[in-house]
Amino acid sequence: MTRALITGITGQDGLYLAELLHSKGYEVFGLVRGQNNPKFDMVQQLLPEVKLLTGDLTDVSSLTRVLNIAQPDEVYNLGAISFVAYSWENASLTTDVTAKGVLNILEATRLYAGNDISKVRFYQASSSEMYGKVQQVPQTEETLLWPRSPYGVAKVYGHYMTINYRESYGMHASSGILFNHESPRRGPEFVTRKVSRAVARIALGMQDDITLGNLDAKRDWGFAGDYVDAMWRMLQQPEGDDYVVATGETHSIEELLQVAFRVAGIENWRDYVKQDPRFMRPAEVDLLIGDPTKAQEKLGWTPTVGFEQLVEMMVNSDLAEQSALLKK
Ligand code: NDP
Ligand code: GDR
Repeated sequence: MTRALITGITGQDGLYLAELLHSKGYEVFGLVRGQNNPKFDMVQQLLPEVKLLTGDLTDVSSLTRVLNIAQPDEVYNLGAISFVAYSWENASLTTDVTAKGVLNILEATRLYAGNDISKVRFYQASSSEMYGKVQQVPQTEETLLWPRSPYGVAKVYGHYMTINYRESYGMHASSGILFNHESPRRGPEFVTRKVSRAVARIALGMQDDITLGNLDAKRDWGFAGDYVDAMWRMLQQPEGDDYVVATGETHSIEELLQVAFRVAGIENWRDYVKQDPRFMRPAEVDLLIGDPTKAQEKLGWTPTVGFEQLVEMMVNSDLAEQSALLKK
């Protein structure tokens, strides 16, 4: 039985990845941080077969302990402070977790492997935020990185450190440069879920409007369930490498609003949308569009869910969730 350790198992991607690996017959271990983390029970209920271990990416000794217990063949490092807006206000903490945390888990993994570095394969959750002020459209594995937030800078550090462990120690280490991916499990702080939830509540008469920041930014949005499959495929290759995972399509926040309101039967969406500088960022990433050719050719990966289908899935899920709340 192949054994996998997932950091960030309580997050959106961690849950989908744990489900995928379990369906493939893996024994799955997950790292959960903090004392009495309320998400511990949530994961346990959803995935009772997953073994949860406590530890923190900022604490190398906890990572060493967890690796020794889990004895993984594959390590997926998904843990991070992942909300870009938050990273300006908590830049040092973001650096400790999202940047230095990668070094901690890489080093703990190297020491766990001992004299046989081929014993373990490593995945790092890199991000399209590393492209920031984009230097090329669409973005590929070769595009110059120009991060625009403390989060983006931290991810660049983790990305190059992963490459460095591959080149220095021969570790099978891969970095997935994943563009935005969403789902009904997306945290409500991110724009797609903020919109899908608010649209559902507006349609049900539970809320009057939604307040957002920049409506012009463009993102290449895919479905999280598709993207965790790409992570797994990377670790099944003979060598570690870097891959862009994206749909190759980009849409603005305005388009997101238009489609989301339409799913809920509302055409005059502008009447329900307000803007507030509070949600604007000190530096914006204006246009992200990925070129997933390498992932398609080498991993045989293609996205299965398009933009409109994704928004529909999220709005319908929130309509069901909010209707259930109304009935309580
Ligand atoms: P989430 O924010 O949903 O999940 C982040 C996870 O990291 C949570 O499980 C969180 O735990 C955990 N975590 C936070 N701090 C620590 C810490 N100090 N030690 C251990 N674990 C910690 O992110 P996603 O699932 O959306 O993303 C997964 C990864 O992929 C992240 O690294 C993200 O930066 C990256 N990424 C995401 C993209 C996306 O569009 N979703 C695109 C590109 C990259 P807790 O629940 O306790 O807070
Ligand atoms: P992003 O996702 O920063 O791309 O990072 P987010 O959904 O937070 O923002 C996307 C775009 O929407 C604009 N926006 C708003 N965003 C939020 N959250 N709230 C608002 O009210 C709002 N109004 C407009 C933002 O300015 C931005 O342009 C996500 C995270 O998952 C990262 O961890 C990951 O690395 C990247 O995607 C790829």
